[in-house]
Amino acid sequence: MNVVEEVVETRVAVQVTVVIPTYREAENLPVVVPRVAEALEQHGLSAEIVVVDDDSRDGTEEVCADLADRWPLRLITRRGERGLSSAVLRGMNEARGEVLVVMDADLSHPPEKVPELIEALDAEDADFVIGSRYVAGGDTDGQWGLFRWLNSRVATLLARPFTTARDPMAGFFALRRETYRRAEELNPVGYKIGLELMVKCGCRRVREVPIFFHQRLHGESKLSWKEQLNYLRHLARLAEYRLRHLPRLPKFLAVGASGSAVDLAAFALAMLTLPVPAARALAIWVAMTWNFYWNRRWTFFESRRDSLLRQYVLFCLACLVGAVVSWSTSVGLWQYVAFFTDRPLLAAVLGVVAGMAFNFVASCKIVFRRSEKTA
Ligand SMILES: Nc1nc2c(ncn2[C@@H]2O[C@H](COP(=O)(O)OP(=O)(O)O)[C@@H](O)[C@H]2O)c(=O)[nH]1
Ligand SMILES: [Mg+2]
Repeated sequence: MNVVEEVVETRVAVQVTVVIPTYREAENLPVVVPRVAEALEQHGLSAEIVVVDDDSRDGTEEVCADLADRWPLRLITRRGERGLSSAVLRGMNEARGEVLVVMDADLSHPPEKVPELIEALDAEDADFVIGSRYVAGGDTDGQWGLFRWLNSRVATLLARPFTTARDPMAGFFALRRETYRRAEELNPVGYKIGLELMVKCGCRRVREVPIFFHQRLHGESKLSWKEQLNYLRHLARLAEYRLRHLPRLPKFLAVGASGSAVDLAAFALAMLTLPVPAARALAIWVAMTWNFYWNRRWTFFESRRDSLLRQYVLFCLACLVGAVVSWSTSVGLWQYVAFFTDRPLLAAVLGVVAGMAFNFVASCKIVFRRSEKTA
């Protein structure tokens, strides 16, 4: 994008962008677009509607061309690419609005609720607002079969570890563009882009506006069995993401604890064939290598692309110095501080803590410090 285009784009910035992903929704677009645009107009909100279509070839392009004469509509046609979540992200990337709203084209989501979602963002100081079926005042069309209802409920329950929202699976939501920019490692694997965004944008203040979820107006659902399986894959990836992004200290301590178990197990095994001093040395080395592996892979995962050999050597050195710190702290306390003379165990505990603290700081600042090129 050159400078002139950038200036033009800033000038035409609007308050709201409504992203509507579509696949074969030519019949619904002439209903949903005017209703959304009018609802926003009535609330004095300047807006654009971005339809992201995956080359439906059902007349969507012609319908959108007609609608664009009357309403602030832009059509993005993706060719050779399919997928609801990636379509939503594409629309959000090209949005000019300060607030982003995502909704389905099939009139399941009441267009008249869009302004309410936007207002809830500010009024309740929220960073994510859901048009929700499952809060008081919300409901779904009675014609929902038992199977679909159950399916939705189970899927919602499975999302519980990631959000307390009652309807986290909703495809009707609003967030600020600024919040969207915080997103890390978006991975539009499944259908649940709202859940993905809540987790990856670190949204803590999630609010829900009740909606009545209607049966789709025209056409058929594109939700397939494959998408249900994708959802499970999606949850597994979110779990991995969450686990990876825990604070470093508890991860480091957990690795250390597992290392102690490995140390003892290796020692017990080694003693079957080796004399005690050699078995002890071998077990310590095995545990140290174990700790190195998990710290590199998990605790300090951002540094996993740096030189393995360099990190390994530095880690072993840090452990060695850590052991000396631990030893001198405990022996020093025991020998020179009267309080510890009768409490050698307590002195040892403090030594272990000092050694671990040293290891942790050395790991952060030296061993796994990210080199300039990967930072
Ligand atoms: N761009 C794009 N939109 C899609 C795709 N699959 C579904 N959609 C749209 O996403 C919205 C929700 O899909 P829908 O089939 O109604 O799912 P359901 O409500 O869960 O049955 C609708 O506006 C669809 O047209 C896709 O692969 N690409
Ligand atoms: Mg639908």
